Order: sequence, then structure tokens, then C-alpha cells
Amino acid sequence: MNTLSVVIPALNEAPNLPTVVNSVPTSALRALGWETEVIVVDNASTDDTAAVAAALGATVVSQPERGYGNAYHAGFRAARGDVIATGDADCTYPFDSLPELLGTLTEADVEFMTTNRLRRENRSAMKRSHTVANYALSALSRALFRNGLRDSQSGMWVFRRYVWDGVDVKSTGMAFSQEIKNAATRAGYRYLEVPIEYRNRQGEVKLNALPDGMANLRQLFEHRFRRPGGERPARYERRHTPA
Ligand SMILES: Nc1nc2c(ncn2[C@@H]2O[C@H](COP(=O)(O)OP(=O)(O)O)[C@@H](O)[C@H]2O)c(=O)[nH]1
Ligand SMILES: [Mg+2]
Repeated sequence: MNTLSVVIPALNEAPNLPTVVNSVPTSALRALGWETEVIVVDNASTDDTAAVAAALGATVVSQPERGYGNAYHAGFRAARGDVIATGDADCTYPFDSLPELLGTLTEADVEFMTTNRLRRENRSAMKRSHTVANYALSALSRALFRNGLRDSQSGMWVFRRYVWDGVDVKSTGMAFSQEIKNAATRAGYRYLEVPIEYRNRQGEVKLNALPDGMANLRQLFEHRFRRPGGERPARYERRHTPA
């Protein structure tokens, strides 16, 4: 069996968790040879996030330090799978597409796969101002990192866990999303961006558009001109055998 960890950061998402956790198609995945664990990272929620996640059979990891990046740091530390898949706890990301996404990861033989939400079909699921900000941040990110990624802010990634061990992602907040993509691509891992469906958010938005956008801008420049050190050089000690 291959092993998959689905890691979901959650800050006060109790009402969304039944839909989100139950949308992970564990039986279909098992039939395809994937043993799946679902990890919900409770990011110091003040609602029943932890209890609801546990009742749904998810593994609950507690991260007392708030922040989207902090949540992922704790979740990835706990993840046991050879492959990690991610997404928000807000009903926007299609966890039901995981069988297809894993098929693509394997068939295309890539190590880091990210997803693109910025398509006409998804337009109604994103506020216009967020769409504009996503296009602008993604364009700047492409200009600085030359990796061609269309959606630098998508929160759904599917990747081999050794990629996480090979990158040094420092962001504790929302900039974590662009940083992991830019770090993985710059480190020389084989990568791919695939289109996904994006659905209407349920519950309260946790993103704080202006400060989070500004933090993203700062992080892009800081990362681009950071002295190399944490990330491994692109062309050495490459190529792990896929699981
Ligand atoms: N913004 C934010 N989200 C967090 C935090 N901790 C966990 N999360 C979760 O991370 C996901 C992203 O937040 P969301 O409001 O959906 O941001 P958006 O998708 O960029 O609009 C959600 O599942 C949140 O519950 C945090 O400290 N801040
Ligand atoms: Mg979201």
C-alpha cells in the first residue's frame, strides 16, 4: 500500500468539518492502493474544531500558535504518509478529486504538484478583489521565481513528503502557500500545476486581505533574494525513487 496524509489547517471551522473530512474519499483511495490518514490541525480554535474532527475519525494535531503556516508546520511534522495532500477546512477545495490528483502525480512522475483555481468556471467562488489580488501576486511570483505557476495562492498541494524535508519554508502565516511552491520549484523538484474546481467558502473568512497581501509581497522579495542555504542546490543528490 502507498500511504497518504491529508493535512487540513483549521481555525474555528467546526461547522465545516463534517463536509470537509467526509469528502476525503478514503474507500476509493484504498481501492486504488492508498492508505489514507486525515490530519486536522486545530490552530487554537475557540469552537469545537478539535472535538468535531476527532469524532469524524481524523487525527487531531494541536497547534497553539495561530497562523496558517504554523498550522502546516505542525501538521507536516505529524504526517506519516509518503505523500501529503493539503487543503482548507472551508469546503472550497475538491478533496473528492484526490484519486485523480494522485493518479496524475504518479503517472506524470512529479514530486510536487500544486493546483490552479483561477479559471473561468470557478469565478463565482472567489470575490472579485481576491481574484485580482491572486492574479497580481501570481504574476509577480512568476516574474521573480520563473516557475510559470499561474496560482501562487492555491492552498491545495499534493507532494512526496521528502520534498518537505528538502525545503526550508519559514512563513508562519498565509505566505506559507507561495513560499512552499517557490521553494520546491527552486530546489529543482519535478513539479506540475493542474486545474481544480474551487467552491464557495462556507463559514467565516480567516484571511485578512490587506495585511496578508502585504506580508505576501514582502515574503516574495525576501525569499527571492535570500541567501541560499536551507534549500538544497537544484542539481545535486536528486532523484529519489518514487514510492
Ligand atoms: N487565515 C488563517 N487561516 C487559518 C489559521 N489557522 C488555520 N487556518 C485555516 O487555514 C485555512 C485558510 O483560511 P481561509 O480563511 O480559508 O483563507 P483563504 O482561503 O485564503 O480565504 C482555513 O481552513 C483556516 O481555518 C490562521 O491563523 N489564519
Ligand atoms: Mg480558504
